[in-house]
Amino acid sequence: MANLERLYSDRAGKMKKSVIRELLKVTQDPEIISFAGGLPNPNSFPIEDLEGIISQVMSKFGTKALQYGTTKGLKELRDAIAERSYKDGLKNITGENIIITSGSQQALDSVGKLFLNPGDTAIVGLPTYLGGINAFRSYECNLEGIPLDKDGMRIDILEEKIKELLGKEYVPKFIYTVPTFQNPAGVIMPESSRKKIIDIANEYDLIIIEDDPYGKLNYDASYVKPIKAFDDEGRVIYMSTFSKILSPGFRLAWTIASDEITRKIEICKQALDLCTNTFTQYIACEFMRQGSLDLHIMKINEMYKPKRDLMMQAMEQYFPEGYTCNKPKGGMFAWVTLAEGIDTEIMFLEAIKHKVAYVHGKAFHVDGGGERSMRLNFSYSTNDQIEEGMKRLGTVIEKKLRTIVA
Ligand code: PMP
Ligand code: G9A
Repeated sequence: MANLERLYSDRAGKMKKSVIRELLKVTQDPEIISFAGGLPNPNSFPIEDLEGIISQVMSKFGTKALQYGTTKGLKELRDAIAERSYKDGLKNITGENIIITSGSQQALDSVGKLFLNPGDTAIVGLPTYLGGINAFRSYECNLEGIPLDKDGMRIDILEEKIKELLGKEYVPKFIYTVPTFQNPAGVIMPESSRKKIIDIANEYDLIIIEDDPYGKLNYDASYVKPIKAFDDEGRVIYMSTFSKILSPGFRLAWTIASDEITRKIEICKQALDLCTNTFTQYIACEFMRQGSLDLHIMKINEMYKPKRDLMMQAMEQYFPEGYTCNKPKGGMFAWVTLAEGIDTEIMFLEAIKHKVAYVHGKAFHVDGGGERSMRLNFSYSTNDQIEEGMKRLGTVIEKKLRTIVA
């Protein structure tokens, strides 16, 4: 028998399973109402439109769409994304600054590979996206968390933390942030903080990884430009994805960065998968070219906003007093903190018995915190499931509270 423990790299020992990915298996049970994964609603997928586009792609571009493509991605798609990004406030970029990746998840792994030596520090939010934590952790880095408030990452604490780290051997390399409708906390960082975070990165010579899958899922927030829009020094690596606005199954995302960083990510990607799915790149490109993407985003927002409202109403109705939750103005998640004494990881076993699932708060923390919190997704379930699932969850919390008081 191979002695695998001896053979595995040190890096392999640092890798952790994703709680969200593991939960996806549990929640395959059709009886379970899942508020766990950040999944789009299945009824949102524009199946008929895509059927037409797929057959056009086959007849117009079949031989190219089935072939390997360049590592950076389809030029027409990159140019179309650059044009959209210009409208969003990213003025100094062209398609050459864009690289199409197999999901933003791949880009997160690539930036970990590019910037982190073992022992270097990546700064993240408390809480932050679990997939980011896991990608960076596999490069054997130190992860430092900065608490969030209703305006996202606490910029005052960020600067203090960087100063503290500079005195230690843990060299800070980048700040990872999801500034718009954050996963999991749902909050949005105001423009003033976006400018401050750039000032801090400039002063301490750091990179900012701006991860923005949810910016377009905006129900009632005023538009705030990406952090990248204030970046004059080429330090911000901006990422967005088609996963939440078209299809996660396409595995299509894009990264916007300086020429130099784009070239480096391209080299990472050559080792990872050579190129992103050519077929879905052609489909997404046609979908955008026909003007369908903006219409589709409008439809999604019309579908998700009432789901958000329903979840908030049901929370008020069914959850016992003592919880806090800020109504998210966009995105897919409500972040709930329960009364003192509740551990949502332990309570999860009870929730599954009641056929309802969520992601416990600790999964999103690099400091062991978040034990009283949980993330609830409102995009995936039907309205009836939201109502029923919140009722079940209310019962679970109530039972738990009784055991604490007793
Ligand atoms: N970043 C964040 C903040 C996310 O929420 C997700 C998916 N839930 C991703 C990155 C990865 O998205 P994808 O790989 O599907 O583009
Ligand atoms: O299914 C995944 O892993 C992507 C979704 C991420 C999330 O739930 O935050």
